[in-house]
Order: sequence, then C-alpha cells, then structure tokens
Amino acid sequence: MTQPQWDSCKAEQIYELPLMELIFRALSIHTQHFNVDEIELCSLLSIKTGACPEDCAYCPQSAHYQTDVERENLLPLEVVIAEAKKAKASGAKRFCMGAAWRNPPKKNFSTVIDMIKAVKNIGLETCVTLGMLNQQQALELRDAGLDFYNHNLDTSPEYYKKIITTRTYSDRIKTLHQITNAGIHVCCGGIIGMGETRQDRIALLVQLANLPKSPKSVPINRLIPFKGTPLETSENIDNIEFVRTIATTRIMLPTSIIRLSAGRIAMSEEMQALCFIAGANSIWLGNKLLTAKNPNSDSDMIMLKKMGFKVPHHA
Ligand code: SAM
Ligand code: DTB
Ligand code: SF4
Repeated sequence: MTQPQWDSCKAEQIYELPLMELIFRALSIHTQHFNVDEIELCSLLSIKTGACPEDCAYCPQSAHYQTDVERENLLPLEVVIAEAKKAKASGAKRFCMGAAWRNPPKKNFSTVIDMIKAVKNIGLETCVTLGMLNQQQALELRDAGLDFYNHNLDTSPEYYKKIITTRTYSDRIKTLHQITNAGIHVCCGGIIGMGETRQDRIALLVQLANLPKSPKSVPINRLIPFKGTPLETSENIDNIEFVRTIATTRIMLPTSIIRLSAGRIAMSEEMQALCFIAGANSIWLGNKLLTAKNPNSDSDMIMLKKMGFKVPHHA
C-alpha cells in the first residue's frame, strides 16, 4: 500500500486559503485534467425505497424514523428499463440504481444483476448503490458488467459515530476495498451540512484522498434536511464554506469527477456556477434523486448551455 499523501494539517492549509487563491488553484488543477466545457450527466433511480434497517440520521428511508417516504418493494425490471431509456433520451451518460438496503438480499440479487445487464444494453454506463457488499457479490456485479459502485464515507471517522450506529466506518472502508478488488470503479463521497465542524469536512477529504485508489467519482451532497429525521432542524451550511469544500476536493482529488450531488434544488444558478468554477464537473439529471426533488432537466440544460457547457444535442 502506498503512503498516505495527505494529512489534515496540509489539507487545512489549502481549505483556509483566501477564497480567490483557493479557487484559482482549484481551477488551475481542473484545467490540467479536464476540459472546462465538459460536465458528466448522470441519472438516478430508487429501485427499492424505504424500510431500511440502518439508522443514518440524514436519511428519510431509514425505518428508524417516521418520514413521508412510502416504502416500495424492488421495482420490476420493465419499469427500470423504461426509466433508463428516458434517462438516455434526456442526455444522461450513466444510470445509477439505489436501494435502501443494509446489504443486497439473496432473493433480490439476480434481479439486480438483470437490471445492470439491461441498462448496459441500452448503452448507458451502470452504477448501483446497494449498501455493504461481500467479495463474492462484488465479483458477481463485476461479471454482470457493472461500471461503478456508489458507497459513501459520508463524513469524518469521528463525526460518523454521531450519524450512524448500525454499521461502522471500517465496514464502509471494507466494502470500498471489495469493490476496488473486483475491478469496479468506486464512486465515494459524503454529505456536507450535517452539523459537522470544518475539521470533520477536512478529515472526510483526507480519508477520500488517502484511499489506496482515488475514487473515480466523488459525490458531494449538501444535506437535504428531511422532516422526521434527527437532522430535520440542521442549520444550512454557509454557501462559501460549501464552495471551499468543493475547491479543496478538486485540489486533493485532482483527477476525480466531482458531482454536485444532493441539494442543488436549494441552490441558485450563481451558487451552482461557483461550485463548477471551484471544480465540480458532474450533476444528477432528472427531477428526482432517490426520494428528494432535483431541478428538472429542461431548466438544467438551459443553465448548462448558458454557462457554456457542451450538452448532448438531443437534450
Ligand atoms: N442504502 C445505500 C447506502 O447507504 O449505502 C445506498 C443509498 S444511500 C441513500 C446513498 C447516499 O445518499 C448516502 O450515502 C448519502 O450520502 C446520500 N443521502 C441520503 N440522504 C441524504 C440527504 N438527506 N441529504 C443529502 N444526501 C443524502
Ligand atoms: C450520492 O452520494 N447521492 C445520491 C447517490 N449517491 C445515490 C443520493 C442522494 C439522495 C438524496 C436524498 C433522497 O433523494 O432521498
Ligand atoms: Fe439505508 Fe442508505 Fe438511507 Fe442509510 S443512507 S438509511 S443505508 S438507504
């Protein structure tokens, strides 16, 4: 294993630079590795919603909290295929299927495998997020042609204990290793605005940057405070603080795609522009995330064109 490249001291020095210096550095790094007119458009579908046994304090799908989310069994394959076709038509490159599971149950695994194969057939990259995996499951997903697995560290190792008690940080790291060992690309990020300190945000970035292999894709979610969850009354994270987190992510993970993930619905176009300038180069397309609202694709396309991003012609 290679030596960790980042420590919190070095990361903090970057994070706390004068904002313009921070953004200048992030943008310079961005232009070394990416075209600034390119943005990765991904689409998301909840294939199994609610009644999750985990107690993630932010999540409306946890069975531990009384929220407005209605539970749904695993979607039928035809429904998933129809949604994937719509996503492709709207300009998405990747289709991510999320399930509210602690880990994928045996009885549903073959259907998920069929979903991956079908979505790939449509000509989309595939991603799933199904909770914890063992090595055998990771290999089966790889054999089905899975491109990405999303599994987030969510926050710092210290703050994690205040957010989730039903599985540990090291459980998550273990799943990330199984995914990497199987040769599947890792999509791994976190949530900002759960009441964590700046030190926690920095510690999350240090964890992500020091993984044995950098995640190819890093979703940065801004907490959506759901009614009924313990984080319902969380105070909104300051916009500039959020932009600092994005810019530092770009500097610490120079070649990763950074997805401005949950929470765009509450951001102005100007705020989103700042996030792109700071290094974000991907979004979720489509008016729903898993259960939460997202801006609609038409207005996103108008915004992206206005900012000079290349978007698919038919979109
Ligand atoms: N159940 C699987 C798991 O947790 O591994 C997959 C689905 S889970 C909903 C995927 C990710 O969505 C979480 O790790 C978290 O980062 C993000 N997420 C969930 N609820 C959120 C919220 N209220 N605000 C922002 N991000 C959220
Ligand atoms: C990720 O980091 N964010 C997406 C995706 N991975 C699966 C999920 C966001 C969920 C937001 C809350 C909801 O829609 O329920
Ligand atoms: Fe379950 Fe995932 Fe929600 Fe946690 S984040 S409660 S594991 S669906």
